[in-house]
Parts: sequence; C-alpha cells; structure tokens
Amino acid sequence: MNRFSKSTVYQIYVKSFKDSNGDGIGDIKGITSSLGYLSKLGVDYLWLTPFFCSPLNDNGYDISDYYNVDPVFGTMSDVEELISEAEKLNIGIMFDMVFNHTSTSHEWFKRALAGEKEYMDYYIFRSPVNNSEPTNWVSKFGGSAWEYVPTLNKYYLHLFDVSQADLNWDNPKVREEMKKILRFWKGKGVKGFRFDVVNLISKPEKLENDFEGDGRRFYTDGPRVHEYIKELVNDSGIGDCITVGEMSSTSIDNCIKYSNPDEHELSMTFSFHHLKVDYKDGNKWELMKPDIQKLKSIFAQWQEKMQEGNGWNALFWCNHDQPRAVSRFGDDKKYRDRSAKMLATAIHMLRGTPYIFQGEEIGMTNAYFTDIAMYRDVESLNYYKILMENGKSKEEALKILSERSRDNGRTVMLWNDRKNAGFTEGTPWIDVNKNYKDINVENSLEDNNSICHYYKKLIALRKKYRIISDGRVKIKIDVPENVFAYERSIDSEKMIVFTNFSDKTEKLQTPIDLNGYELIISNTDASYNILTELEPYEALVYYKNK
Ligand code: TEU
Ligand code: CA
Repeated sequence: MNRFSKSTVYQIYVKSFKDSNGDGIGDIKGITSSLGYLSKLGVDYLWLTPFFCSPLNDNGYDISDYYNVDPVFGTMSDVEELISEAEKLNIGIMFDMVFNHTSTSHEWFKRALAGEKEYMDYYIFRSPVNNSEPTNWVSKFGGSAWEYVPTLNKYYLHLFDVSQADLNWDNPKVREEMKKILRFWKGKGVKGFRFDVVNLISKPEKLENDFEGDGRRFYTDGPRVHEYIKELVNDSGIGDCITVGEMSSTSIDNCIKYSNPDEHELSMTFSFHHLKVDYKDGNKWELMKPDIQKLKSIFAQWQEKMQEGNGWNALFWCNHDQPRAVSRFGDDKKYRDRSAKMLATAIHMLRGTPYIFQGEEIGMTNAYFTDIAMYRDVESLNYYKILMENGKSKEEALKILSERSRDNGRTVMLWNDRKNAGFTEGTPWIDVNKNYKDINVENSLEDNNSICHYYKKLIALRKKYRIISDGRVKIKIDVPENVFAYERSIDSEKMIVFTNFSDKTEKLQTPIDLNGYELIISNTDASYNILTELEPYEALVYYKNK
C-alpha cells in the first residue's frame, strides 16, 4: 500500500505552459490562470519544473538562488497565490529540487572560485593528475565531466553542463543547506517535492578512472545515497509530503529501498529503463525502432519485483527530457487518437502513481524541427556538434535530433487554434508545433471522445476502483509479441488489461473468455465475450467482482 496510490500527478514545464505577460515565456501566473482546466482533468498534484533564480543555461536546472523566483517566471507573491488557489481546488503543488548541483552563478560557487576554502568544500574540486583531468569521466551532456580553473589550479566536477557544478554531499554543511531549503518551501504550503537526479548525490571517497564506461557506475546509487536521502527527508520534516526521486541508470533493488515506506526515504521513484528500448546498443544518439519485447519485459520486472519488495513506481511515458510518446511508441498520424489512448491505458492501469506531462493528455506530437536554429536545448546543441565531429552529416545529425531532442517535449502547450496556439501574445521562446490548428485543448474539450476526456476517465477510474490503486499486478506472458497485457487482483475482484502496440490486427494464440467481465474503458467501439484478436493500437480494460 502506498499513500499516493489513488493520486495522479501532472507535470508542468513552466517555460512552455502559459505566458501571462506577452514576453514569450511561460510563467507562474499563466499556471494559476489554467487551474480550472487542470482541476476538471482531475489531477491531484502539479509538479512544476524549476522556476528559481537561474541563468537558464539548462532551463532552470541550473539554480543560482533556491529561495527566490526568477523574475522571468514571476514573483514570490505569484507563487504564494498559485499555492493557495490550487489548494482551494484540492490540488497540491510539488516543487522540483535540483540538489545534485548548483549553477556556477550561485553565490557558493562564486566564493569557491574566489578561493574561499569553506565554499570550495561545497563542491568537488580536485587537483590535476598528470597535468590533466582527475578522472576520465564523461559529462551526461557530452565532453569531460571536469572543468579546469586556472586561478585555483584545480578541476571541478560537473556531471551535467559545465555551468552545473556538482555539490559535495559528504560535507554536512551542504546537507544542512538542502534541508533549510526544503523547510522554507514547505512553510509556504508546498505539498510535495521531485528530486532531480537524486541517486547521483553520493560520490565515492576516492575518484578513479572508468575503463569500462563513462564513470556512472562509481557514482550512481552511490555509497551513502540511502543514508543521505533519509537524513534529508526526515530532518527537514517533509515526511508527510509526496516525494519522488529521479533515478538515473538505477536498479530495482535500490528503487525498492528508496520507495519502500519502511525505509522512510521517498514515496516513489522514476526509473528510465523502459525509455531506452529504442536506443541502439544503449546509445541515445543511434536511432532504432522501439523493441516492444524488451519494453514488456522491463515493465514485467519493474512491476513484479517492486511489488515483491513493497516499492512504488512513478508511471510515465513523457517528461521534459523525452520525445513525445505518441510519436515514439504510437503513430502520430493515422492512429494518433487511438494510439495515444492505448499508451495512456497501458501505464495508468499499472501498479504505481501515474504522471501526465503537459500536452500528453491532448496527444501532442514531436516538434519536427528542420533546422538547428530551431533548437534551444543545451544537450541537443552540444550533441549536434559531437555527432558531426563523429562523422555524421548535417542531415543525419538533424534527423537524429528530430527524434531524440529534449525539445520535442518542450514545445509550448497548445491551448487553441489562434495566434501561437494561445500560449503567448508575444513571440514564443521556441517554435509552436505546426499541427496546433488540429491538436489543442479547446478542440479536445469540445469533443467528448477526445484523448483528453479519455485521460479524465482514467484518472477517475483509479479513484473509483481500489483494484487499480491497490491491487496486485501480474504481467501476462501468453500473448503476441506486440501485445502488452496484465492482470490485477484484489480479494474477489479481477481486472485484465490488453494493449496492442502495433498498427496491425494481432491474433491471440488462445482466445480469452470474458464472460462475466464488464468493459470499463476502451479506445474502440468493440466489446467482446470471447477475445480472439486486437485491432491496431486497441486498448481494453475488463473488470469483474467474484
Ligand atoms: O535529468 C537527468 C537526466 O538523466 C537526463 O537529463 C538525461 O541525462 C538526459 O536526458 C540525457 O539524455 C534531470 C532533468 O530532468 C534534466 O532536465 C536536467 O537537464 C538534468 O537533470 C540536470 O539537472
Ligand atoms: Ca511570461
């Protein structure tokens, strides 16, 4: 049992959600003005991506002041207003805490650069080894993970962009600073926290070269990570909040520890293995069609093993770092409507807490950018260069970005069919999807059969049926390759979920007798007594009690 099993979280990428003052950038007031829509959708929590003071090199994941709102996004009173208005609608606000690193514009880092010992110890500085980087570790955004500071004759570690310096969590003062930040925001009425790459905070005492990989095996789920998370959550008094950790390249065993209530760490974890099934040889920058077999086996393992260990998964396809699911695992043309609903069904009926990323609920697609000048993301711009240095042509590099860039998930929310899709009166910071005349919130709300209404129904079903929120899960294995199916059960209740991941009709090896079952949601008009095959991208959820 998990305290948040009946909840659904909606993720807002602040910069792209709604602009209230015409500067082309989404802001806090824009969110407050959209609360009516989110409340009708039925979501319980809003996770806001970082809006704290930041040079915005990584769109806010590079924080220079954790206690203040970046003027581009609004003011402290805007945030207070959002929290209290949301509360009136029974919606809790979750903040995004980037505690693995700060911006190099943060006061602490500036003082470290000035040579103040106390602040140098807030970060991970090392002397050169043989006149070169202390280790061969690679940054997740490309290039070395170390940056040289000539005035100090030392390197600092940055697992992400060079403007994001990793904090030294072995320093108790750093840990105290983080707790103080949490107490401050909890005091403002914040109901939950998402912790950015929190499984990377504990680095080993001795840093060594990695001759097998990029260094991640040394610092992922690092030596003292569980201890530090416990301390952070319990000392800061946020134990009653909803908390979710973003776990990069993690393992099931660690995620059980992070999320089992007995451990007093976090409410749940994000893991990413299911979103690497279209990486060729594990490389995000090599294109491949999604391997559905692999996807199914990853879901099976994460569902069943987390259940065994009483851990809890955050369920998701999309976020601000991922391409749009309907373009990636579905068909964003002919079957856009049906495949978007199928994908939603596939994860919302699982054991865990579902997350919806803005625009997913109206079936937003990838950006289909054609020119490098259209991209904004620091990772995409870095890799465009790296891909060409590694011999790809300009066309090949653009093709890869068009499928893999994080900007696919970062184009603005499509509200209506008017200027800039209703996102801004000014010039949007990133190009608006060209398909906004068709795909937008206004259209979705008018059509009772829309993807949006389907999400609304899924959210409501989770509240209505305890088999969805609290039942046991078992993945069905006797189904065709492209069909993902599972059973849920609790006491005398039973539920079966079928989802077809292909654009073809899929014949079942053995027909399934559904007499006595009730169809509680589906994305087609069909209903079966004996199920023999599934239509393209079909999703069916059957329920019975006794
Ligand atoms: O993401 C961490 C992360 O692992 C991904 O960014 C991943 O490395 C990337 O997609 C490479 O393919 C979090 C945030 O969600 C992301 O937006 C930030 O850029 C990153 O941390 C640094 O704070
Ligand atoms: Ca604005």
